[in-house]
Amino acid sequence: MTTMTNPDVGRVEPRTGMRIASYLLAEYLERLGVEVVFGLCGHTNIAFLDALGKSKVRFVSSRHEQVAAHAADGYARASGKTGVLLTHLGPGLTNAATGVANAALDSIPMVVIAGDVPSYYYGRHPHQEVNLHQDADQFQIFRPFCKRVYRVDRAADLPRTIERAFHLAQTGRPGPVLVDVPMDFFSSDLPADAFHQAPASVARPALSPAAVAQIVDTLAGAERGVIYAGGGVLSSRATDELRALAEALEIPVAHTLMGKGCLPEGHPLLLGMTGFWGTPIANEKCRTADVILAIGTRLAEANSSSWDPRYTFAMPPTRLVHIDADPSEIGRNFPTELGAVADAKLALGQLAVAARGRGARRRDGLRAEIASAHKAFAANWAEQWESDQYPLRPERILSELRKAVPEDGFIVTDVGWNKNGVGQQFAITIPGTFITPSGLATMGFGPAAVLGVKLAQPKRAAVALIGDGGFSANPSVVATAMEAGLAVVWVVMDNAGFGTIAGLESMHYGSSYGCMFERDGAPYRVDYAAMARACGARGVLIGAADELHAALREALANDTPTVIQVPMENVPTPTPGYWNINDIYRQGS
Ligand SMILES: Cc1ncc(C[n+]2csc(CCOP(=O)(O)OP(=O)(O)O)c2C)c(N)n1
Repeated sequence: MTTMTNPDVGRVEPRTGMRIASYLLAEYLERLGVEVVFGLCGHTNIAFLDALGKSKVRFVSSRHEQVAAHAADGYARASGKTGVLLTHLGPGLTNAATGVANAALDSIPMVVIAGDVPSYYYGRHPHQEVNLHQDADQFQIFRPFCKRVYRVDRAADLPRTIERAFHLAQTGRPGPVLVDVPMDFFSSDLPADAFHQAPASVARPALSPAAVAQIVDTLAGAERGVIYAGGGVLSSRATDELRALAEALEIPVAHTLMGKGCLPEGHPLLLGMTGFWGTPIANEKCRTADVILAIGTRLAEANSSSWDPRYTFAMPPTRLVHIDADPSEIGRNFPTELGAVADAKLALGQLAVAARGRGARRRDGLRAEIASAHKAFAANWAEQWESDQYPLRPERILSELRKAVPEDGFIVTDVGWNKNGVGQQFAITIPGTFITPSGLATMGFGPAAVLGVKLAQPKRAAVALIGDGGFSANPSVVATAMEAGLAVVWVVMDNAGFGTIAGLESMHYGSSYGCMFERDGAPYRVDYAAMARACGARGVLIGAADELHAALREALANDTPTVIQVPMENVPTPTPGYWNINDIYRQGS
């Protein structure tokens, strides 16, 4: 094994064979294939920054750790690799918490390296230490949303802790792992070969032959079977296998928000998204199914219409077969006839092979029924897709985006109309091109995650479709994109408020108090396009509906990041499903 890639740094001390840990760590990341570390500096991590600066690993510096965490998350989703985040201690780590938790709830692999106080000051309560209950206690803050939190207590433990972190982040159900490093350990001497152990490659679990036979029998014998695909199908790159299984048995496919893209839009067996913001045909076919094979999903609340049997899933009488990477997801919300712990790609591949040539019950008219249901639902907004009104209808923004962005371009959403509308109405044909925060549904994800997406796939378009609330949560992304040379496009759907919540409040309480952007009782609008120009980026304020198409085309053709601000009417996304919160609100005097 070579111990050095750069002759100028971290020289092996000839007498002792020792080198400084931070340089060894940077070289280890190189060997693991880490291309980029996202983060923000502080006095606790500059020793490692110096090493990164002298390595082949790129460091992308952000202005806020939440931005860096979302960017690492977006990078992981678009590259299929583990995202890597570097933070300072105390406020640096706490700022990152939201982004790391967002990754955790969407099962995104991430390694977080945080600087901490010098180890020899434990007990003395040094600068910026979190210590109200225990010395150097900041790592505990990440416990509820990390697969594991490590505080390194001896410099010699750093190599194997980092190796464990990469191993754990990727194996089983992926997620973030924290390695909390007292700053003196970055500068300590370690044997030149200390980082010798690479994470093991792990064979992923497949279905047993008996489970394959049972599941295929059940599906082939079903009268009204449905395959229900979650984000796990996309993250395991299993869409070809899913399609093969669905076509072999002529079974329709519904999906979760994160499962969107599991079959290309227009596939005759594709029912669409389920749940509150889903499509009527997907909810109906799931609710009336005799058998559902759910795979790579945790059957979460929004997608399941709060598990109310009147809307999306009625299990029983529907029989549920559930395949997931995480055994704890099986059987939580619905009685399950058969649960299986397996990788989605392997499992769907096995099922597709076993199903081929098996034939299924005749499903005359199924494809025609699906096509006409899609047509009927889309008729509800067909007019809005063409609408010339100003401020624009949100549907018109979607239609211009679909025309302008190449099929393999990425649409990264935030929360609000953008996420719900894209999930329900926007055609995705290439798997993985729709990136969205589902589990934590973090406002502020989209503007930042798109940075990591573009970095992972520089040749492909990367557009963040976000509300003005989401954009103004993290506007420093523009400066970061400029510094990092990332030609991303942010389309800001500007309704001068937290529109989705304003709509909810006015529906139940007749007012949107606290949800709209106002000054002296009048709508308060920010010139986001001018903000972008102040950063040296391009900023375009749309003045009429027919300006949007050209603005998008120009932005996508340009090397400079662009903010396109689109004044938009605040209207709700259609809700064919159900969300129990609407039964909770009570108005008093
Ligand atoms: C960090 C965070 N805070 C609050 C919320 C609750 N929330 C969900 S949607 C939403 C409004 C988002 O506003 P905007 O980005 O302008 O999009 P719009 O709803 O107007 O389409 C809020 C505040 C959240 N999801 N995340």
